[in-house]
Amino acid sequence: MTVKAVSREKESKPSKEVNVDAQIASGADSEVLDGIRRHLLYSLGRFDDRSTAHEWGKALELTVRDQLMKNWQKTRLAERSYENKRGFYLSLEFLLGRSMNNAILNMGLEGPTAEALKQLGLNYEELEEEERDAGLGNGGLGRLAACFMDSCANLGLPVRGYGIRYEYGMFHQSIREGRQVENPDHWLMAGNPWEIEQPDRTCKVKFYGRSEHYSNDAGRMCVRWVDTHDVLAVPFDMPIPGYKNGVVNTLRLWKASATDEFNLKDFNDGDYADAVAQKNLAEQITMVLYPNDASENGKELRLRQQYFLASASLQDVIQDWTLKFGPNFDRFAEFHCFQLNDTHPTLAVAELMRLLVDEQGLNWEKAWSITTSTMAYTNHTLLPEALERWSVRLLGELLPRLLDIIYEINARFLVEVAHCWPGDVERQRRMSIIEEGHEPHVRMAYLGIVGSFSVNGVAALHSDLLTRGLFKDFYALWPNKFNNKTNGVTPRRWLAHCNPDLKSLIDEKIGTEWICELEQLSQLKSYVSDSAFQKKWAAVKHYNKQRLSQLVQDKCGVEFDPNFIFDVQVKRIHEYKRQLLNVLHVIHLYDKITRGEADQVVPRCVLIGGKAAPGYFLAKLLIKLINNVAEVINSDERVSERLRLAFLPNYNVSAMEVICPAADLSEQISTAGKEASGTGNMKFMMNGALTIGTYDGANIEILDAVGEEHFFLFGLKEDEIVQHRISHKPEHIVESDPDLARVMGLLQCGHFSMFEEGIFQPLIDSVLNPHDPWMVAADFRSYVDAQNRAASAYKNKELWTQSSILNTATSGKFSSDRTIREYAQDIWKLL
Ligand code: 26Q
Repeated sequence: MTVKAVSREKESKPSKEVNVDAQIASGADSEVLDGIRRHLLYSLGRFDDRSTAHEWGKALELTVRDQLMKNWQKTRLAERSYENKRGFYLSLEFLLGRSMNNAILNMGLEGPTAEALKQLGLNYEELEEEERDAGLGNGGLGRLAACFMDSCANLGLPVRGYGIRYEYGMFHQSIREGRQVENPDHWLMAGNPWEIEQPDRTCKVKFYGRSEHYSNDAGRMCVRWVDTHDVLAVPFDMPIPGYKNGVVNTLRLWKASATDEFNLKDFNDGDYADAVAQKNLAEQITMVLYPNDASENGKELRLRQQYFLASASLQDVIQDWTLKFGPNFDRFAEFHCFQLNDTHPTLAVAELMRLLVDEQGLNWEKAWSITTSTMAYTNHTLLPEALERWSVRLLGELLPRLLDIIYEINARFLVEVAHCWPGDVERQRRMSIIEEGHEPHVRMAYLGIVGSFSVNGVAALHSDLLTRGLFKDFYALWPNKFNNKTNGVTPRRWLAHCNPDLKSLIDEKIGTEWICELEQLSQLKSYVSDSAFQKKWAAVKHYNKQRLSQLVQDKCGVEFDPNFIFDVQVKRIHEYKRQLLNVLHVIHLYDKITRGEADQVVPRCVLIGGKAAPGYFLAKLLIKLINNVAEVINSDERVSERLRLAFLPNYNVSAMEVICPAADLSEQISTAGKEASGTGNMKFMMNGALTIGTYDGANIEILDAVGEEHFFLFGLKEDEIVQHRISHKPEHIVESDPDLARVMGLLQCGHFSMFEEGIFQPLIDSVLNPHDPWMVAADFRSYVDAQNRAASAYKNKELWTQSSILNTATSGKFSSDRTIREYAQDIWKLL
């Protein structure tokens, strides 16, 4: 056996009882053991006893998957009966992370798995590490989709996810000489036991060609889309198990494949190379995830991905319907609801119209009524530059029939606007789905709003700002369409799984129901002052900090001392998220220590992680700055006994599972009004971190829940920012704040860029720019003050632990179960 047991005895781990679900476990021990042995031989063809950790891991995955199959079958067969309405979550991203752990937890197989591995002399954590993350998303929006799938299964809701099976997920980030280097993530290379191909459900998606008018057998004028280049969409299903409830829902991911027809034609014409080139072109569609989390406008391949998902998914749903009810769509809307995860799949509005009108022969009015009573759109951004627009020229070329339909939708919509505001031409221009100009564009958000019966934002402030700002005109027209659904995260992955020791401690006090009813965590409030409980709580945190220190040591070569406060900011690198403000504070602490005020600095480890879009210059430069500052701080002994800084490379879902249980302080410091919600903030809170944050996104709701004494609030509020912008004078702010002046001075004089003169000038300029949209200088003082409050609070361990417990105790609202119940009740009408 080549698997070595990892020794963890050195670590001061609090005692922990393995919680075996007796009912499920009976007989399962030997089933797991037998399964592993069977798969090693029959599925993996290992004939000797020299299997690697990877092979043992695969065998375990297949064994766990076997355990899901019966429930998956049962859930699937139940869906076919059309006894209940069903929901469909359409998303270009599902950031799943690893599946095995989640399946083991949700199936109650921890006990049997531990027992089987013990008998085999294997170390679970080592096998777990062998599974690649499914990185099919950029960040918040993609991870939200994954949490939502988990909650739907947990609540037993008949909801299916539809997405894209990218061959390459989010790129792998490494750091070379302080800079981000991107490498492709070929996550499927070693096979994916969590997917099952369903070739019989393959469908065809059309591209290019033209619209052709013809009269049908009944003499009615119709349109068809002809001379198209077709691409096959092949579904791969992934199981989404509910928590110990016998439900396994489906996430269906589409892979693009070339049709045999045109290959064959070119081949017969003698042009083999062209045939293969065509094949590649088709298969390119699902090759790679676009790694920008703000829209990269105008890329044709991205448009092809979007339409590919929308069309294949709707065809799939319609196929099921017509198999049962033939061409009668009278009751279709009663049984279906499509949730659009941002504008990315919003072509679904036009595509459903096309399928119903052109292919199923419905008239426009009937089809429109079905579309607008089944589509619902979620917005995830307030940044105007991130709103998707597609040029009419590109759409007309790639999807000519869809463009016709969008024009028709718009024409009818503008009649409605004109009816409401007679003569208000300016308003018609503003609200038009088509943005006129030198190069006309389709405004995807407007298509989403016009085609949906529900439009929601993802936190109270965000939804409010949408109706008062970006979508004001639409709100005036249809106030009832707009609603808020504050985000949430799944407590299975983000507490029960990632923080097993805290789970045990919570279980001990309040039982296990909180896992599915997170509001029950409020019972922990009665233990806030219980000093024995506080000690155990602090011990768990300390152990988790040791674990994170190990990761930081391994990945960054930086030593983190678990006795320091762990101050963490992990998220995509973006100007609006203001990692720069964080670095300015770190430099300020460095400056304080080196100027002899070390005893005023509470020892602190600062961890920053996240990926920058490959074309985002300033974001990438910021990574370089963080690494350079880290280098200076960590190698200066005077400083490093009080301050450490590390940039964790390749931040992803699995990394967060180690990070969030270990954080003391959660950095949520976006410019007010810019972060739609945030969801990392919720994971940290659930795991007992205190937040230092602005009045933005879901921070506000976190603050409301936990109370301001347990939250370090700072910075200008959204309306104040609007006011301040007008007369923002960063130079004045720097001059009149000696701390900031010294920080800027250190940057300017090249202290962190010794042999790289001037490289950080663009970042310096961004702070000093009177038009700095992110208002970094304006919030510096207030941020430093909040950091000082946090640092002195941390000195009182007992009070800090109480606040930590209170954060967890009041995090119940931020379960995605709550969010999904609201979607299911208010929008999908499933409950
Ligand atoms: C669009 C077009 C072309 C290429 C890429 C994109 C693209 C891809 C991903 C645009 C945006 C995204 C992702 C956005 C995102 O993650 N938004 C976050 O959503 C979270 C869940 O609601 C919120 O909590 C965050 O506040 C929000 O930033």
